[in-house]
Amino acid sequence: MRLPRTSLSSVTAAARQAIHPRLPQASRPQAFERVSSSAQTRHLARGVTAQARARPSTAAVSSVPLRAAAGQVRTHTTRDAHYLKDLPGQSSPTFEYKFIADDPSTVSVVGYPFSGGQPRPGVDEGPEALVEAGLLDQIAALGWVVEFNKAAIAEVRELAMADSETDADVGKLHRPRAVSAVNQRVAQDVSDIIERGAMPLTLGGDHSLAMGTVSGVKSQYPDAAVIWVDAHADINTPITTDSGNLHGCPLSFLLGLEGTDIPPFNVWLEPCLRPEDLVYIGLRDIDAGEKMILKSLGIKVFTMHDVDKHGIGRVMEMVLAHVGANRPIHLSFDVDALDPTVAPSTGTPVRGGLTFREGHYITEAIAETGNLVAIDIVEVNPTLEDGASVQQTIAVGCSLARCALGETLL
Ligand SMILES: [Mn+2]
Repeated sequence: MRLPRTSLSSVTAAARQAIHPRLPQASRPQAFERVSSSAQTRHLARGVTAQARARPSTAAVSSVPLRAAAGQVRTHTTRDAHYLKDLPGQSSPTFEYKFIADDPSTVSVVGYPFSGGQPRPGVDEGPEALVEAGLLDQIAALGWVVEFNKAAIAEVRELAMADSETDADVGKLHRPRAVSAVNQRVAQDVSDIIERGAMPLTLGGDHSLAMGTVSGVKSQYPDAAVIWVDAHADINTPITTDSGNLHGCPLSFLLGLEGTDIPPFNVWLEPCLRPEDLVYIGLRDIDAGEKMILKSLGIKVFTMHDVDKHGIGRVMEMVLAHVGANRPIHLSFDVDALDPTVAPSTGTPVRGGLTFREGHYITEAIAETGNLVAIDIVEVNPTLEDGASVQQTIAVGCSLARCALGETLL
């Protein structure tokens, strides 16, 4: 097991210490850059929250209205809007999120408008589709301040295009330069967001984005656990992959498995994940090489067989017991974990998946722990199906994110 060779960010030991859960929460917020309260008020008055990070190329503030003034929070619901439209939004999240700075508690949305980790176009339109469906307002109504850097979406899209002419296969791997470049950027963004105490919510795009998000999380929380909800194991190596699609490979790179120490990835991507850090839920389409890897590394896997056998409540008890208390959790949720009748508009659907409630229960149970530090919602492809199926899949993506951020049934 190799340790990370370098950190992604220049976070100081003191800042890292300051966001560690074992310290009293009151000592943490001072470590984060925050917009001043007057600046905050000013931004809120415009219906916009500031991007606190001073990253020159991405400093633009979103023009999307993120949080309405008190009493004017728009409520989005699939139920009867008449009953709810006059209810104010919450002033703080439902649960205590122990690793996130409060006052205000902030979700920072990262877009990954990228489809090059797999062959079907359209999944790069996922982030904008989720945002256009009202996701930012929905999260704000749960008591979070929401940041969305719209300019960064365009920048990531440009990064993805930059190598498209010359991005020849490396071995069996397709589009390696684009996947690497985009994920290097996402890793830095996620690391920066966590460093200043906010919750990154990364919207895919295909699941190759986990190379970036897990790297970013691990650079800030080396002991973080990753809960991977998926129909597939996504742990093929450049040697074991048949398809060469990198959305099926992110975990092998993060674990540093044989064959992954190759350019351009090894320029920035450090093996940062230990087999015991990873827990899977929902698997049902696992390649032969992946089965061998999962068994030989002793990785904790709850397949659909286990969900059928024990029920999702017992499975989540076992998942969270494996993770352990007071440990940062990164949730990486591929919507193809859900049954295709629940989330039809996704690139690699597999029948026999999680029900609507099982999927949401996973996110609710993780939210209740208070240990969540990062969320990925991936593989929503708004171009594959008829309009109703697309809308259904986008709506499920939004509601999974909301439940992870504290929405409850009652
Ligand atoms: Mn996946």
